[in-house]
Amino acid sequence: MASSMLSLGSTSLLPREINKDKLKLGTSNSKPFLKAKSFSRVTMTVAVKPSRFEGITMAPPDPILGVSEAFKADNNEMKLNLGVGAYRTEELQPYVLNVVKKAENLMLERGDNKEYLPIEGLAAFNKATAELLFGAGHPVIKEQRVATIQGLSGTGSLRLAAALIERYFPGAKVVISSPTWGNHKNIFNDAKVPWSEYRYYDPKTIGLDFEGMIADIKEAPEGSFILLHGCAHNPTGIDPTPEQWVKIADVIQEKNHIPFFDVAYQGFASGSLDEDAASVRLFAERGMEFFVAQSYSKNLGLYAERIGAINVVCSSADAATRVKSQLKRIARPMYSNPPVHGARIVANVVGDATMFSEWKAEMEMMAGRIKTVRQELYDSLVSKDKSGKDWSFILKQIGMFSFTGLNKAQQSDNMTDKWHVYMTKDGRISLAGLSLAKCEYLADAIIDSYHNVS
Ligand code: PLA
Repeated sequence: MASSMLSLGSTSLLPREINKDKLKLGTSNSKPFLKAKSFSRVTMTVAVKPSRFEGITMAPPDPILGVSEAFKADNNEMKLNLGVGAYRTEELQPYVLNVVKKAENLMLERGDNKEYLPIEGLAAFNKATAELLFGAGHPVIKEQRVATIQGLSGTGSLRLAAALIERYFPGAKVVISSPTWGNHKNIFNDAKVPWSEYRYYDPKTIGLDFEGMIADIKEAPEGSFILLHGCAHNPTGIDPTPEQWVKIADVIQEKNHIPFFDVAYQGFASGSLDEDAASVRLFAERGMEFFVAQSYSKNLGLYAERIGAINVVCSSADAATRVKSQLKRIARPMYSNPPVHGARIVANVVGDATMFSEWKAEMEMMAGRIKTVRQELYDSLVSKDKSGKDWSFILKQIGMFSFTGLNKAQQSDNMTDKWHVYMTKDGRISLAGLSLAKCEYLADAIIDSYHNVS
């Protein structure tokens, strides 16, 4: 028994710490060990068995979703979760849209079945999602030039497109804004698609570095994919103006690049679905070929349903058919076919005039609450901060987030450690997780972290 322990214990696979302990135990002549022979045989074998996973190191917590985990573990009653972009009510509770409940009731009444969807997803959803994006009756839809397949929300849809790029545009680079949503780089890394960055945010003006952006897009190798946030840029909350979008389209066309839109907040930026799709439609009107990933996590509050789509606008119906067939081919071995529940909700809501207008009203309400909170936070900062600092950038930013400029790790640590305000390390706060009642408290936390921590 002891000798078998020794031989096991001497394998190089065992970590040193465990190794030492087990050797001690295994060679011990102490009575309890010897007495419990059969028992110890079992436990010892389990305890010293070298793991095949020794080479796997601990992964760091996710910079965004890890913040929610840390928040849950905090017992302080003043705690605020401004990390993940998830809409909360004024009472800071999660919100299920009334129109979603209505659509779900309808589905129950109808007794919809749970059969597999086709690989490309629910046909009624794919139709609704493309129409929402481009506008029903848009030439790209009428001419059947869009390859649309249902994806696992925004993330899964981006991942499908990344796989298509890797397969059919070997070596092509995706050029992404600096900064961008934290997961973009992971998605392209995992799909083995090389990426680089274009300038976007100017910390001096806390605004858009438009010249830098244009210069970097120009500089990118011809035929690169240019990743653009359709509206409500995450994390900065700074979008190009309509005139700037025209110039962006010009330079992309000039350089023969392929635009790749990530539309995760349609309707959430302005409160209007059409207004928030203006950037995408501008590119469609120019007859360009491009990608659009869509998400219904935020605008319909379907976070956990994982419902979204990837659209590839092509110059011919024939190309769209071929692209769609390849997207399906990528999806099949990855997850086979997508979930039906969220797809049915979107299709029902968009396909029914009454529910569609109820959705728009609820979206306006959500976008409106975020705007009110944004104003209240600004007012609190201005009235409390006597330093003369200009906080007006907060009002200029749009969407769910505010980029506070608290970008030093010690500052966000102070927000969390001292004030129990959970946020991402880049200085982003989600205003969707803030209530009017907590604005003053948050202003105190920001002013303290801004002026007293460097
Ligand atoms: N694209 C952008 C720009 C996003 O901000 C997000 C979500 C997604 C895609 C993907 O969302 P989905 O897969 O749920 O559709 N960003 C969140 C959540 C709201 C997250 O990080 O996953 C955020 O807090 O940044």
